[in-house]
Amino acid sequence: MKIYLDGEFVPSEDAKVSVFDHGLLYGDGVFEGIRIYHNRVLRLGDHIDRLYDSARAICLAIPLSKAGMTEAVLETIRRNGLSDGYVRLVITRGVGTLGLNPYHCPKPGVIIIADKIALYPEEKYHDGLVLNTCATRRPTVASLSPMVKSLNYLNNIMAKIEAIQAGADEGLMLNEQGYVAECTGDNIFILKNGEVLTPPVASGALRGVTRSIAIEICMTMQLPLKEAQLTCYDIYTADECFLTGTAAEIIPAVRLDGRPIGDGRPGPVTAEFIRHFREMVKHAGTPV
Ligand code: PXG
Repeated sequence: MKIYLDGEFVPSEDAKVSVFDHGLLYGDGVFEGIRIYHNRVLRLGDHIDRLYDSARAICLAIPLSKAGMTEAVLETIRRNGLSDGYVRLVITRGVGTLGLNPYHCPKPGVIIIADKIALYPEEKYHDGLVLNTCATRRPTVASLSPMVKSLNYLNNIMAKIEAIQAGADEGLMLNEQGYVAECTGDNIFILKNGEVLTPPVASGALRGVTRSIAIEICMTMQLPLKEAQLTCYDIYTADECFLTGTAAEIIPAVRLDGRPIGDGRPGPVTAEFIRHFREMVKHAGTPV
């Protein structure tokens, strides 16, 4: 495997970063996770845009133009001969002194890994995920904006630990006010009386690329979509529920906090979303 590391392609054994990189010392940096389907990169432009927005928000100047970064991603995929897989793009603050000051880190690190991806097992797409509401809340915009896809995922990791310890597949995260934000690495949608509902990003969600695709599928299916503040009650009483994310794609959720959602089985409308998504990825995306 060849890793893109600061402008060079190096074997994975040699792809190492310094112990003085602030990405390691402080989680100071940003990342993206991107999918390759059938020799095409899904929504590459959207992922690159979000990466640069995340970086701007934390005053991190990526040492490549968007066009240069796009080409670097495509070249990494080519060198690894992947027709289907996953790209992890990581920008670190770079090597600096011990101390928070990012202005002592002159050169950001750029890492691109292209690899196979381990999915949820196929049965989860048929049987659905079990969710548990986490005590760990999403940070408010007054601390760190949830829009920044930063290298500091401890908040989500704490929530994931809670979910696993509760015997669930995924954790539902609320914001400080108690409204539903998202899951630990996926956005959430529900269906109720023929309408599709999802929390606005202002509720503390990441503006997911797969979330945007699900919204487009609503239009294709001529289903009314509302971005609305949701509570656990809305999910307990929904007809159907599904999650969206680059890794998970579109996946049904069938229980929350021990309560079956709908009849506790993946719903027919969710199945249609999955069908549309799988059809779309056969043709869409930037050719490698
Ligand atoms: N919410 C959060 C907090 C995320 O990190 C999503 C939603 C879904 O967004 P996209 O754009 O992927 O539809 C994410 C992103 C991984 C991994 O290893 C993926 C994410 C987060 C952390 C790890 O694949 N997903």
